[in-house]
Amino acid sequence: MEAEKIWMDGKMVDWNDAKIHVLTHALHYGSGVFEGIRAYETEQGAAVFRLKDHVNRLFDSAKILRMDIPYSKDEITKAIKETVKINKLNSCYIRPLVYRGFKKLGLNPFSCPVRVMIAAWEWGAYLGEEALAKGIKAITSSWQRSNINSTSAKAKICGNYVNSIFANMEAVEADVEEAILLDSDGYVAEGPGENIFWVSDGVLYTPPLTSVLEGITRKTIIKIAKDMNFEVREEFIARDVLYLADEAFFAGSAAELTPIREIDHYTIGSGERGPISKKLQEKLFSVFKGKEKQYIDWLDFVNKII
Ligand code: PPE
Repeated sequence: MEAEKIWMDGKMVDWNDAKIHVLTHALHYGSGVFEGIRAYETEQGAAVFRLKDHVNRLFDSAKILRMDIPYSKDEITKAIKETVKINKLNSCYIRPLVYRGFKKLGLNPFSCPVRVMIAAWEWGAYLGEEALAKGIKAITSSWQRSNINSTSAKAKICGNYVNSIFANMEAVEADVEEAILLDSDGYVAEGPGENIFWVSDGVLYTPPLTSVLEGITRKTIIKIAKDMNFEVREEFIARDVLYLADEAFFAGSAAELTPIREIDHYTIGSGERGPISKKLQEKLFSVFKGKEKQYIDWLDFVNKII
């Protein structure tokens, strides 16, 4: 994973020169917010998927952490596209980060400058190429998702991800690909970096937006599933509902749509990518690649605008 340039506080700098001070506030306390975005190769070159939604969420996250981003939404949008373009990337992952820089340590963040960086690089399938076709194994984490009054699930805050790292390490050390976190009431919440869906009797389900991130992939899947005439419901469930589901999958910008074939040693459905997961996955990839006219407005073509 390496590209040529990183956008840092308004300038393009060489990948190896994108450095910060070790007393950067965010490094010590997690006081930053970020986005994870993908660009896909289309017939008209690279296109960033739902860029507007990602930029809006970045600004919302910053608002929740009381950081004023020293650039407009238009400037950040343009900088994201420039970063993809300058690195000559066709399909890539894009990581904008807004963070408290170095001025002084101590929890009070207000005197530390708000800094911004945008990096982009080639990033293949998040949980492995095979995972998309065959599905992965997951475990329920013994760590629970942070309580809604412990942090903001709506904001993509750097510090929130320590909770995710605990869950992911537990999964990796249990020799499965990913974890599922329950919320503080014991209901199924989401993956460390993905929303979760399941299918029972032909109906698509996902947990409501309380302790989970309002994923842009989640929103996309709900929309395309409804347009394909599937019924979609948001429900709080206990983990055993997943064990008996016909299908389950993770959804996220990095994870895209990754089927789950086993949870806590229970085989989900037939133990492979289910038929509805496959249909939605195919549609989703077709949308990403600009092959669905109906959803073309979700794509921002890198070459067109700048
Ligand atoms: N929940 C969490 C906790 C989460 O981090 C993500 C994205 C999602 C749901 C799905 O959201 P969306 O990408 O808008 O559909 N996780 C990002 C970071 C993953 C990482 O390993 O880093 C991502 O997918 O880019």
